[in-house]
Amino acid sequence: MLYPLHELINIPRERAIAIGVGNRTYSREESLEHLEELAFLAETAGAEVMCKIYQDRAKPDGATAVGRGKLEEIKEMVQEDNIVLAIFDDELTPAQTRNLSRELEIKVIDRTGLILDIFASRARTSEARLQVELAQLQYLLPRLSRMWTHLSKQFGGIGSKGPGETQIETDRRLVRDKIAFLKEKLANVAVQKAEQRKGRDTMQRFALVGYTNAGKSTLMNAISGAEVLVENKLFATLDTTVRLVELSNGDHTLHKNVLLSDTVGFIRKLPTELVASFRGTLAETLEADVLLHVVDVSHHQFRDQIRAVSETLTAIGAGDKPVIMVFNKIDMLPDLDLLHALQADYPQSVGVSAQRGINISTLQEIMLEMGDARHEVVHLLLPYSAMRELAQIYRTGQVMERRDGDDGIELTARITTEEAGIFKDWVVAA
Ligand SMILES: Nc1nc2c(ncn2[C@@H]2O[C@H](COP(=O)(O)OP(=O)(O)OP(=O)(O)O)[C@@H](O)[C@H]2O)c(=O)[nH]1
Ligand SMILES: [Mg+2]
Repeated sequence: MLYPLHELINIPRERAIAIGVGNRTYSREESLEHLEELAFLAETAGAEVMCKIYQDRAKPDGATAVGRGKLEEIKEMVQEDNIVLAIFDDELTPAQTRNLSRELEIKVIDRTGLILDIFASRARTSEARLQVELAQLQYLLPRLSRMWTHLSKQFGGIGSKGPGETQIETDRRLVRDKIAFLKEKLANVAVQKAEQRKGRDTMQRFALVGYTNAGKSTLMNAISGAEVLVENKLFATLDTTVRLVELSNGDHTLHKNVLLSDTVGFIRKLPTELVASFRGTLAETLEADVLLHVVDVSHHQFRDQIRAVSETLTAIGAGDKPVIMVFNKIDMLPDLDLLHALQADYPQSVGVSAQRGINISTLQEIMLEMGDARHEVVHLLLPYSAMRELAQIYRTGQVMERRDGDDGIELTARITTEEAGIFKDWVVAA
């Protein structure tokens, strides 16, 4: 159900039209950029975008998103270019989708539907598949109707890889049950993964986050020497990879092992409930000590992308974490003026080229500093009655030395500044 047909059999790419409708939230220029991005997404999904159409409107038409005249124009293009798929940049209501698909006599999907389709074709692990299926069902639930049945028999491909139509028609209840079932299954996976993570609690964790295609996986490879899939495609990564990385400073006098995770990228206009389906994948991000927010500074809308990422981080509950801004792809900049301006705006930042390996050591130094700012090495004398606290230190800190004496346990440990505050009564001189 989740396999992209065009990857299994060699079907010709679906000919598509990308359509943007203006609204008051974005300027015309921004909307055109979003339409470009939509076309890129469609190409990623395996479509061939024949044309892009944009209509400036105060608000989308309630019945068909675009106006009557525009619809006629689109209809002509569809016939002329043998287009089989219309993709709208903004979310369509179920009624709009139905009306449009009836009028144009082709499949009609929106940005969210398209992204879900890409997710479906790229999910590799069983957890990612479960998450995508959950997201698809949640997206489909309010849209349950016979809207696509007249088409699904004629067309396969993009937008038709959702859960089977017959099942949906027969009973909404079935879908709700399936959603509950998937949630439970995912919760079990989450418990298992949390168990696995327990053993690594002593190590500091960094998580790469950023807009899709910013270069997170490339940076992961540059820092860790791992071989993570890098592609000039949106959503190349859908799972989370965690690597042990040895950080060192410039003169190699300081070394530290930390964990670095690479995960799914963010994109604007992605409903947060869909992001929430990826909670399992994002667990590493949610539990990281420090985030590396990777930005493609060669992209002319990178400020918009920064905003979209920050908003998503807040939405998933990771808005308060310390962040290092990593301005990537500086090899593409004509000069460094922009970078200097950015560094003034973001004190905790660095410009790098993950691909060419520029400034990776500077980034490592910042990671070292940033990590240490939140941890400190303390000497403690714990009374034998404080066994619970001792267990906590073993669980969350790093015990470097231990001596069990007559009046208690002497420890040298690396713990968080917060914990150092809690245990301050037991701190002794080294
Ligand atoms: N010029 C240039 N290209 C880069 C650099 N870093 C990454 N890229 C390219 O940017 C594209 C995306 O890189 P990825 O590392 O896959 O990006 P990502 O953020 O992991 O993307 P998703 O997993 O799809 O969200 C690839 O074509 C990379 O080769 C860089 O420093 N300079
Ligand atoms: Mg990636």
